Amino acid sequence: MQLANLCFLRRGDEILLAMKKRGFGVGKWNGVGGKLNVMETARAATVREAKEEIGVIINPDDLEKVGEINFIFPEKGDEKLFVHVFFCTKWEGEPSESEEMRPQWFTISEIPFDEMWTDDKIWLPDAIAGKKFRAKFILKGEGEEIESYEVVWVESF
Ligand code: 8OG
Repeated sequence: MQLANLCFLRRGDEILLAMKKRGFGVGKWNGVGGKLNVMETARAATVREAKEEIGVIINPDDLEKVGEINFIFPEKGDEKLFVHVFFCTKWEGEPSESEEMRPQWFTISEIPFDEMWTDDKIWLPDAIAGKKFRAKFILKGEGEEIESYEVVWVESF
């Protein structure tokens, strides 16, 4: 199983999404994040990725864990990806474009779900509303379509 992290910066009624310019998820708006390095915690990986991808400095204590997602890809040899999801309302620096991502603020009511991973519309609105969750998505092919899913809401992590 691969481990990954995903983080959305938030300010007021806006959320920061970034256009993935290359690699897995290219052409989609998403939070910042990526795979965890060996022995790296999810928080440390999020701090590293936020710096690399949009040039902002985050204190790991300012990351709020809001979700955990298990993705299963039966058609890719039953590959599994476990993603830790964080929100963050405090950081240093202005989000800026890198070779990997182009950040942009969106108001919550204008999140471009049609240009994001298909599962995001299932959990992101409730997560923004303050609910914490654990989810499992069984995906078709490379992950473009959902075969089936479950979401449970949790009190805390
Ligand atoms: O290192 P790399 O950029 O390939 O890591 C993949 C990133 O994409 C990582 O932040 C986790 C994230 N990601 C998935 N699947 C999904 C998904 O279905 N929705 C969202 N929002 N992010 C995803 O790997």
